[in-house]
Amino acid sequence: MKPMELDMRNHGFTWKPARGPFRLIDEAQARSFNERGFFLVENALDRPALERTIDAIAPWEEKGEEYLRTQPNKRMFIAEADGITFTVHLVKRSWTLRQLSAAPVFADLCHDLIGRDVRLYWDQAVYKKPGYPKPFPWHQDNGYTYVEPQQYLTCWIALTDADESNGCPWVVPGSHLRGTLKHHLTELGWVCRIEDGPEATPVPAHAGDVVVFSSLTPHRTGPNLTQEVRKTYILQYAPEGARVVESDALCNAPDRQYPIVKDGNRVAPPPL
Ligand SMILES: O=C(O)CCC(=O)C(=O)O
Repeated sequence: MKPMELDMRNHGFTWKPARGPFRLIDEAQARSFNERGFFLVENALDRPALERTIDAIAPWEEKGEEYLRTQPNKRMFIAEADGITFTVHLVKRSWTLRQLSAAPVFADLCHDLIGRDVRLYWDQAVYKKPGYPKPFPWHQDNGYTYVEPQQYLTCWIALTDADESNGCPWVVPGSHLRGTLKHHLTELGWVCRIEDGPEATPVPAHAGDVVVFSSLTPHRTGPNLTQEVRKTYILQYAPEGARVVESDALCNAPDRQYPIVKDGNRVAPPPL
C-alpha cells in the first residue's frame, strides 16, 4: 500500500512516548500505546456505573434522534436517524457524566499518557442502531478538528459488548507515529484511508472495557448487523495549553473542558 500523505499542517511531528512511572497502566500497555497506538483497559466500569452512564445518556440521545427525524433524509452531517447518532457535550448536562469524566481511572490514564496537566477536551455518545449497514470510515480524531499538540487521548468506553458483528473499533497499529494524516471529506465522515489492509486489527471490548488510543491512531468501526444498539461513550483528553489551529482557540471552555489532572493531581470536576 502507498504510504499515506500527511496533513499539510503536520510538519516535523515526533511521537512523545508515554514513560513511567505509571499510576494505572502496566509496561505492556505502555508499550502497546507507544508502538501500536492503542490498548484495552478491561472492567473499567462496573455494572452499576454502566447503568448510570446509559441512563444519563438516554434522554439526550433520544431527543437528538427525534431531531434527526425532522431533517432532510433524516440526516445531519454524519448522523442519521435509525443509523448512527452523536450526542455531544453531555458533561454540560449530566452530573453523572461529569463525574465519570474525572473518575480515577480516566484521571490516571491522563497522567500516564499525557502528563501532569490535562483537561477534558471532548465528550460524546455514539450509538449505532440495529441493522445499520454503514461503516464509520478510517480516520484519526485529529483529522476532524486539527489540534496542537496533535497528540491527545481518546477513551472509547464500551457501554455494550462490541465486536465485529456490531461495530467494534478497528485500528491500524503503528500508524500514529507519523502524526496527522491527510483526510478527505465523504458523506460518512473524514477519511484518511480506504482499504483495511493486512495490518487492520479489530479491538473487541466487553461492556465496561475502555479502548484507549491516541488522537493519531487511525480507526474505523464496522456496521451493526445485530438487533441491538451498540453504545459507546467517548471521552477525549488534551494537555493543558492545547489549541484548535483553525481558530487559535485554547481548549479550555470552563463548562466542558475543565482540568482533570493539575500539577500531577486528580481534580474534581467543577459543579454544573
Ligand atoms: O463509535 C463509533 O462507531 C465511531 C466513533 C468514532 O470513531 C469517533 O467518534 O471518532
